[in-house]
Amino acid sequence: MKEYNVAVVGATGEVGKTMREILEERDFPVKNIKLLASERSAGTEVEFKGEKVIVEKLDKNSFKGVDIALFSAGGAVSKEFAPIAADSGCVVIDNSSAFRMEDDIPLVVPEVNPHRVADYKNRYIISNPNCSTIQMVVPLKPIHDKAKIKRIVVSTYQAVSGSGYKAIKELADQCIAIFNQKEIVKKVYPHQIAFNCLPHIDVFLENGYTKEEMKMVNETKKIMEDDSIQVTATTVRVPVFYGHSESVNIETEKKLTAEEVKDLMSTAEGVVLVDKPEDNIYPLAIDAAGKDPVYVGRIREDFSIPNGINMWIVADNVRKGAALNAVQIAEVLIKEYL
Ligand code: L14
Repeated sequence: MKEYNVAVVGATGEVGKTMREILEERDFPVKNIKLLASERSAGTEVEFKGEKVIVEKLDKNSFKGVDIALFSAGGAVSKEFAPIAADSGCVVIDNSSAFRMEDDIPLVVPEVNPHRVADYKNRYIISNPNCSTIQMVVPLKPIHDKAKIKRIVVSTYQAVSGSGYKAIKELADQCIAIFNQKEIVKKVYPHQIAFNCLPHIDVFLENGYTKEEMKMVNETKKIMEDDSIQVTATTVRVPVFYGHSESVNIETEKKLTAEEVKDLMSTAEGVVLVDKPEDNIYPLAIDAAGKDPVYVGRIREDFSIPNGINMWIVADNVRKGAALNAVQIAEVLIKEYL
């Protein structure tokens, strides 16, 4: 079997660390792994497949001989270094929002639009979508194929791990401070996140929405390859460590009963149906954490409109929302094209 030289950019971050683990778990055919990070983390020793690897400082010569580079070091690093990596013939799978909406850059969720990986040839960059969008489109795609989704109304309940390790620590530290009747410290979020909900993820835009909300609107249309789907979103940060939850309301052209949607979900790729409310069984962030599937439950008809469905969608934001989806894209790439 062919093996590939793989680089992970942002290798010591929450997503980068998970990318390393998922490459190991899925036995991705890695010939040589190169772990890249900022000066601050360079020199750190980590284990990969039982061997010690030293994290190197990212620079413009880092990509010589690399076949695939998984980037997760933020938009600024991607903007600067993804084109450099691509120029040296390496295919970049970029987890940032830097290139997602560019027309000639594919935006891929392997369960939904794997054929788009072919467009890596345009610029040697493939974008990994936003975490909240990925977990929403995986279960919605089979519904769209069957009944055509006209409109989506989504509210998210997003874990702090989306903002990285410093936010995980901020939530933990605030909880400890509160239990000890001490002052809380706020650095990552503008307000207390412990025991609170913040209707604010990423920056506010002119139209009153946040950038995270508009990512859900625009990326959904691009991944589903249908600009006619109307999407509106409210994205909320909640005091959860791992796992985003979403309340999703859809309106379809053709009528689907709740039973029909449950049937679709029970065979949908990458989806696990968890829906026995009579036994208090429904998807939970704490159960999704550390797991690969997108969990769906609370499926019921929206009686306020003729063709409406409500559902609750939960997935590990760092895995399916980021690292796992990126590695799955790499798997399609090597299977079909490299
Ligand atoms: O990938 O939760 O566009 O703060 C940026 C915001 C990922 C989540 C992206 C967060 C997101 C992140």
